[in-house]
Amino acid sequence: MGECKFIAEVKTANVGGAGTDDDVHLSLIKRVKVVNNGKEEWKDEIRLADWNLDTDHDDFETGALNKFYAEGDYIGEIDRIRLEIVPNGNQVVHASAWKVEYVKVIQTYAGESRSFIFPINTWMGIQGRDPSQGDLKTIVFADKDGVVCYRKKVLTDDLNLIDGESNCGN
Ligand SMILES: [Ca+2]
Ligand SMILES: [Ca+2]
Repeated sequence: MGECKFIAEVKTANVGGAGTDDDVHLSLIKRVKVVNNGKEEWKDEIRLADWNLDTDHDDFETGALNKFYAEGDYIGEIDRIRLEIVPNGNQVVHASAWKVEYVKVIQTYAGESRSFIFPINTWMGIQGRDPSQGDLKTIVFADKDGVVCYRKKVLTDDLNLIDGESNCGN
């Protein structure tokens, strides 16, 4: 397995209805400079993909701080994260929306630990799946200053999941 240990600490906000029983996937991202048609630009490179945050406990309850453990290759500076809500089934679930306060990632390599904090402060979920919350982001990208961009998925009246609004570009 990997030579680097990762701990993700996820804080669910302490407000009514903040908890969820849906699944949460976390990806760790490094920003890299690439040359495209002679022009330098920055691009996200996913270094640890779709880490399914799950324990035997009931995770992501209101006000909870949950910790998750993984191993992988050394990343160095973790510039961004990608956080995704993955619904357990396609139906309307009143309490499914999740308000996440922040994600902290601790990377330990060769006996040295570094922490990276990503403030989120956003309601996440599937639009239409939790009628008590009207503005839900399904995927968010965040850096040390907060959410960079988001993508939404929408549960239609005939219970299909389709792509919704996004401000992430392509
Ligand atoms: Ca839960
Ligand atoms: Ca909830």
